Amino acid sequence: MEQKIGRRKIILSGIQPSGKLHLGNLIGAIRNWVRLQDEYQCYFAIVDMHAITVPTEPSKLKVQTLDLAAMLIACGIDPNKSVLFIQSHVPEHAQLAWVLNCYTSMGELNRMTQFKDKSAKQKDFINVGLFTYPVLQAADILLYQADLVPVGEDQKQHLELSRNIAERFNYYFPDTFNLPEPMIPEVGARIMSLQDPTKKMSKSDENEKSIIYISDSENEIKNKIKRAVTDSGANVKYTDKKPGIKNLIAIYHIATGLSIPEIEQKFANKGYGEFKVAVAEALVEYLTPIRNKYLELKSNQKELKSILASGADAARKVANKTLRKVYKKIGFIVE
Ligand code: ATP
Ligand code: LTN
Repeated sequence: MEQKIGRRKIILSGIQPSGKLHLGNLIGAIRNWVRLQDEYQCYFAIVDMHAITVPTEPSKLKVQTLDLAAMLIACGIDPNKSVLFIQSHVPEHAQLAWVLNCYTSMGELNRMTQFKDKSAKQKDFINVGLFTYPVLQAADILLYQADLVPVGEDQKQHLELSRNIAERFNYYFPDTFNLPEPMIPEVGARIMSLQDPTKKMSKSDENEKSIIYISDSENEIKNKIKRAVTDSGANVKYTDKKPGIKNLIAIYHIATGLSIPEIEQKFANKGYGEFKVAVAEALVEYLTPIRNKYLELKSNQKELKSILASGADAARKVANKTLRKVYKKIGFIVE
């Protein structure tokens, strides 16, 4: 590939504006993105076009998209270091996706487990967008010639497909796309539901008490931690036999930076009640600066939209270059 030598590696990732961010998202995904910003040239897309593959109320989508942008910046995504943008602001995503549709087989898409799971939930109307969702994802990645794509384990299959599509296209038209690699975080950073600590904390959980949203107020955090399900017994011990306490120890570890043995020692002679108060306080301290920054950004929509417009401009420069290259290669008339 051209200009690969000496250039900073490129990262692209996407997140759907499909609900409020929670502690699990922060720990499992966003925190990693923040860490990658100094070493790599990062592109982070808020993928609103992917979000409409499931029924989405327009007014909700609007709010969630801008909220997510504010939240990502509040969590540490720095628009001066990384390119943060809204997918639909960069029309090249839809344009490349169309071309890639013509280089992807029905059979390949039929094998996607996410499609199987999600279409099973939408029995009476399975939209085609849901089926071609992974092709749009491939376009997201290939437009920026990404080297690495930080995603959760569940996205591995989509990443393999993106790579296969790129390889196929490069076979017909050499040197078009860089082949991306997934970057999957080590396990162990999973935050569990506060009400059922055997399940992961998830925004699709109906029980709000099981989720700590990053935007939760001090009182909400304190109440949720206080009511968190714990096991019988009284020792603050990090063990699989006590999933509730294990999860709270993990949360305390993240909020304070103390190691697990240090935490166990600190609370050796204390009961669950006292431990929970400490967890809640530490979490409030950890999340409050993020929440304040988020509220500040949210109250200044003009500033937020201007950050996103600059992000889209920067993204378009790169995306357009790739799209033009593709168009030329396939025989479209490019002026
Ligand atoms: P859903 O309820 O629809 O599954 P979710 O809350 O699990 O949603 P996603 O939008 O699927 O969130 O995930 C966004 C990112 O956050 C992914 O990279 C995912 O791996 C990460 N993530 C989600 N939940 C957790 C969790 N409980 N612990 C750690 N990481 C998580
Ligand atoms: N499908 C991903 C979101 C996503 C994405 C991307 C991730 C859309 N486009 C490009 C990485 C790269 C998900 O549901 N987590």
